[in-house]
Amino acid sequence: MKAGFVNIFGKPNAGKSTLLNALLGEKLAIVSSKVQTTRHRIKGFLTEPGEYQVIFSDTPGIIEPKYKLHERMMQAVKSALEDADLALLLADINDSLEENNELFTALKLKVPAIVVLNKADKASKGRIAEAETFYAKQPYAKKVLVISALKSQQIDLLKQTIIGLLPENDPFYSEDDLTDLPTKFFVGEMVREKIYELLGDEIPYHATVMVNEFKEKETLIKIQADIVVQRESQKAILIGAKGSMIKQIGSLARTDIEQFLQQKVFLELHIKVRPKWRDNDLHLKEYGYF
Ligand code: GDP
Ligand code: K
Ligand code: MG
Repeated sequence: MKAGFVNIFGKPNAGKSTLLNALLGEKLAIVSSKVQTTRHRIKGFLTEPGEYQVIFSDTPGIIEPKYKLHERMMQAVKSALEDADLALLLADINDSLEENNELFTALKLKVPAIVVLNKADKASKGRIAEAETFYAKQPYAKKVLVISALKSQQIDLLKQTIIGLLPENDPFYSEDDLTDLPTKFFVGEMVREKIYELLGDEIPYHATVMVNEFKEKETLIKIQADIVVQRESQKAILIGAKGSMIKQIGSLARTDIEQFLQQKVFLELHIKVRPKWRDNDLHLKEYGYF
């Protein structure tokens, strides 16, 4: 059968996480309109027994590191560069062609790449034609496809193109698995997504989520998680007036978690202040940024 590793690269907000979810038909990666939402390399498996297994990796957007958390994020990108069979170079179709071209060239890929032009639902016909012509000329582009990850347009064609370019291999993971990361990780991510959704500019970048307890009881799953921030003032904002903010985060996250786990969930959130956790090796390790 066809099996291999396919890694998704692109600038922040190109739609990498949205694309991973569209390819898998499952919401695995969190999405937001803010840059640097994705901090880890997230793998998702698409398997058709006996036919193919595609191991997709979503990666953080490529940025210049400003603190240690950023360095960890770029290590995740680097490791994804090294083990791919195929790369998806994702570009927002309305973004600067030159800038994206510079980035894709700088990756110095040793594997074939499909240039995937995303957000076609928001582009004019003229722009689509211009971008297609531009990327078709680039030496790293084996193929150029135009899609909308958000509207799931041309996702099947992209899938077929990917499978066609994969090597013959035995499957790497069990047919039933969707990912290699623990359920706890995704639960924490769903809480983090709500922080990106509900809170203004700064707080999401100072926050992380750690799931401490995940217990399957008879009729529900009990989950306790800490939201970690850097300052008392941030804790106060997260709590909100009479606890309204933390309540809203909890209730939105619980809905998503229940959908993901297909089970009833009791979610308890606490807020902790850990000054400068983003630059502290021990904290980074504790919170899952290796
Ligand atoms: P990432 O940073 O590359 O992982 O990008 P995300 O997947 O988090 O998406 C960034 C933003 O772009 C979110 O607001 C998405 O809803 C939006 N987005 C992603 N794909 C599309 C698309 O095909 N069309 C439109 N209009 N928006 C999209
Ligand atoms: K984003
Ligand atoms: Mg992302």
